[in-house]
Amino acid sequence: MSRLIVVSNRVNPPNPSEGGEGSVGGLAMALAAALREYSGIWFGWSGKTIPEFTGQLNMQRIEGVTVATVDLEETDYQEYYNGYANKTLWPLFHYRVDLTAYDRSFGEGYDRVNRRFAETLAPLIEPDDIVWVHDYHLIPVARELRRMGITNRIGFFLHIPWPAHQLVVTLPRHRQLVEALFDYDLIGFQTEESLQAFEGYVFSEVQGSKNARGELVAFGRRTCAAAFPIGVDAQDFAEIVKSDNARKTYDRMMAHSVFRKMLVGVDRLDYSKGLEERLIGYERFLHDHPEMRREVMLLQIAPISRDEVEAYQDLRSRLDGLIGRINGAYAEMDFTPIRYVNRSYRRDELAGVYRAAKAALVTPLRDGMNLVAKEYVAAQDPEDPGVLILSRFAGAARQMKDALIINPNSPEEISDALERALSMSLAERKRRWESLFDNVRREDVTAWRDDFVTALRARPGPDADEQTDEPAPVRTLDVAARALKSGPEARAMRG
Ligand code: ADQ
Repeated sequence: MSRLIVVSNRVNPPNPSEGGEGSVGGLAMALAAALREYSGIWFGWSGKTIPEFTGQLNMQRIEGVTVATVDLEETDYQEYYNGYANKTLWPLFHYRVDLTAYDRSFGEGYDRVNRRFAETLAPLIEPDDIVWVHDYHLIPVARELRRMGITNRIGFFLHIPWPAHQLVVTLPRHRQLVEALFDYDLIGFQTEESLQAFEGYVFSEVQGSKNARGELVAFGRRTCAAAFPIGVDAQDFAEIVKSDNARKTYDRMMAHSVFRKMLVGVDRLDYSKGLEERLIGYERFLHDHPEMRREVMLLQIAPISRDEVEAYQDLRSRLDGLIGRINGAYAEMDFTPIRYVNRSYRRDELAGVYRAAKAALVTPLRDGMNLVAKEYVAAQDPEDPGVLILSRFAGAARQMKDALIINPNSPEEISDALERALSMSLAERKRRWESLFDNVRREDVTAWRDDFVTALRARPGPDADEQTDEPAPVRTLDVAARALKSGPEARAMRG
């Protein structure tokens, strides 16, 4: 079987010296598992900067996965990572035009680094390999590889939302960015909504079309685009929650919240996650429900993220102020309404925290998917499950219809949902949880990964005539359709 090459900005397979599988995210675990299965390579930035780019590859074998990393120079880091990725694409794709920097040097740095990545990666690619590129940092990688004559199948998955047409066109280089996507054989989005927004751009901005095979045709090329909603390793999470470490954390949480129902929020400290709105909603709840004040407490875990970017520093200080205000107004001698923690935890510890929480507040203003919502569900006790309060603007809301779905911009809706969650009967909690868990387990990270890889493999290779928009031979159509239908629909049919 052909090898899989995964390309992502950062590379982080499970590392036993850092606590092994308890310490990394589910996505990293799933990709590492795929790479072990298909004996592939994981390529990306080492996370280190050096005075001048050398293109020197550092190859390592970690837990059965071959990892290839490259160092970047400081200017690359500033322009590509802090710049175009985190100050331009991230805010814009999360509908924050007000925070978007349109600086030409960032775009140049972005192209330069993508070229450097491609040049370093190209010698590692063998004729049969398939290449899977991840996320908004690396959109032009395929273009650069194609320029070097690489004809392998290359797929791309966007972990964040694809925004509405009118937002994309505020980017001075929007056309170039979208054209670069057409160098992929397959483009994966988290949701149908993102897929439709992308198609909307292609149809109305560059007069693209869809051919008889369902491929998108534009810029004299064609590609396939589909939604592949990412999941978590639900089964593994449900096991981890029974581990010693998870149990210890659970016991600690229960001991510290005696007589109170714990609510939990777990998010990177990011303006897209709706942290301020959540806290204002919680404040409204405390104000409107004096009878429930002594019954609850909120644990907000928010590890600091992208702290070199001003918008993140500003958010952090606004949150400090807001939490101070709420705690000042509602604390008692023996009670602090919000416990706020800025650090990371191991996966098993998080599982224990989730299980101890009677409700989770997952209230992003925009989110590609949101894995915390799924992890929370996977970690619940089936006999006494907690309630998920979920923003309608998280990609996860499309699948998790039995959560309490709210608009995070409305403090009243958050307050009402909290009241409802805290007074919900055991029967209703169980009914909702069973349906949510069923979905989280079926549409898990392995299904996501296999669906994507299968669909990518089914794309016609470079020798398959190509660059004609005539309907494909029936056999090719069948294979591609089956691969694309291996998603939710087909799994539902398989039961
Ligand atoms: P993120 O924006 O990082 O991911 P999310 O999907 O919630 O958001 O994933 C966060 C991950 O980090 C979760 O696995 C969570 O457990 C972990 N995490 C959060 N806080 C932690 C803490 N304090 N300690 C340890 N781990 C912590 C991007 C997109 C999302 C998309 C994912 C995957 O923005 O929309 O769901 O990629 O595609």
